[in-house]
Amino acid sequence: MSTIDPAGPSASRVANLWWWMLGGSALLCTLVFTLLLVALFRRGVADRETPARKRVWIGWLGVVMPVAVLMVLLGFALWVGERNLPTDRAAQVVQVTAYNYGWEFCYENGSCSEGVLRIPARQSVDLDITATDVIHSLWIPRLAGKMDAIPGQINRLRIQADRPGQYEAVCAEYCGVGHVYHRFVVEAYDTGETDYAVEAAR
Ligand SMILES: [Cu+2]
Repeated sequence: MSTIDPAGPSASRVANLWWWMLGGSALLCTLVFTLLLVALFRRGVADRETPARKRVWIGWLGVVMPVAVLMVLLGFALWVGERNLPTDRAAQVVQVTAYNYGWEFCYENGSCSEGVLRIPARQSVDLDITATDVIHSLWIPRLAGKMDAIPGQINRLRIQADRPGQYEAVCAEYCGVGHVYHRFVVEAYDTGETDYAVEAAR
């Protein structure tokens, strides 16, 4: 159930964002601790700086750099979020209903399943998610980010599995004493079509 072991395009974009944020924060931490060590062990350096030069240091490292880094991260996160929105028609739409403590999935052909969501591999699937009692949250870590399941409202989440297989899913919003057991499994079945881009990437 690792978000950094993605198995679909949506989860891959989220995982990429996570790696960039990890890299950026590691870089900033290194910089901050280096400056801290300089300040602690070479106090004379700071004393020799003129007030004007100190203002330049504070301006660039204290204001400009954090604002620039946050703007880049914000822009990247918005771009990732935008690309994860289901703007076109998916190959299939599944109606998902969450309740204490189960999940029901109803497909376009009229059939329904409980506890197991069956989807074709390598095809986009939109989940129209709602709930009957309290607020839940649908989370399939290897396929996509979380989406709230709210009574009286339908929230759409686009998922896609790059390969056939089983993907664990959990409720990510505390919904009662049985919350810990509020899980399901996604079964991505092989449709017989081969996605050569995916095969080549293996
Ligand atoms: Cu729940």
